[in-house]
Amino acid sequence: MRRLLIFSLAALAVLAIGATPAIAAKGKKAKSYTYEVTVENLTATQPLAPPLAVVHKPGVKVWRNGYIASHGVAAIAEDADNSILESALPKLRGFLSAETVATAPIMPGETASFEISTKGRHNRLSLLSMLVKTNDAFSGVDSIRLNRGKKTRMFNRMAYDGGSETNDQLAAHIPGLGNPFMRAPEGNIIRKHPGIKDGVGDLTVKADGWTGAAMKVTITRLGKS
Ligand SMILES: [Ca+2]
Repeated sequence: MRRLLIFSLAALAVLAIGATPAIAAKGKKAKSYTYEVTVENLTATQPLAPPLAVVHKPGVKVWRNGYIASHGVAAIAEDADNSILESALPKLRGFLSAETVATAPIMPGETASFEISTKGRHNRLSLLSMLVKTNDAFSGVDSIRLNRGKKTRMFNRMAYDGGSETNDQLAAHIPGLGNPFMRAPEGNIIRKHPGIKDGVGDLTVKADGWTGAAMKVTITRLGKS
């Protein structure tokens, strides 16, 4: 697979983190909090791939609406391939963890729950999951601040177009229809996904479409140490 357009948000992240002030006061142990996160599939048609959950500092980004997807983000959006970011992000300053948090796709109407932990200023959650019967649609959250209060919070999230693969809707380019790592490239930014269209390729609104939010993310604090 060849990607034509690679933009390293991670590289920017390193620059950004270099500009942030020093961390905690000397001698203070960074507090760690544990959270339960539940991802619900709000679509009627699209399995959500096992999500990648990343815990990081506020000065770095995994992905961002309106920006170009990094190579690793495009791999998730196009092929549900979490392995690049899972391997690379923990090697960068500002990132605490990057883990695939489900063992199977989350089917329409289903949920998957998992735990994450923060540490000191590593208190942001970013998450991505592909809508697998699309060219490069994904949903997720970008740098949610994990609340240190006990109130449960919920976020409804739309589907985004990864901007790296043309929405030709051809089964030959869609991993959820048996064809991973096949694509027609597109040079665009991450943006709101236009949705599935009838009369294009092999997908239909009835079998593969969605309206409104694609994912609900619920976050509850469990404890601290
Ligand atoms: Ca696209």
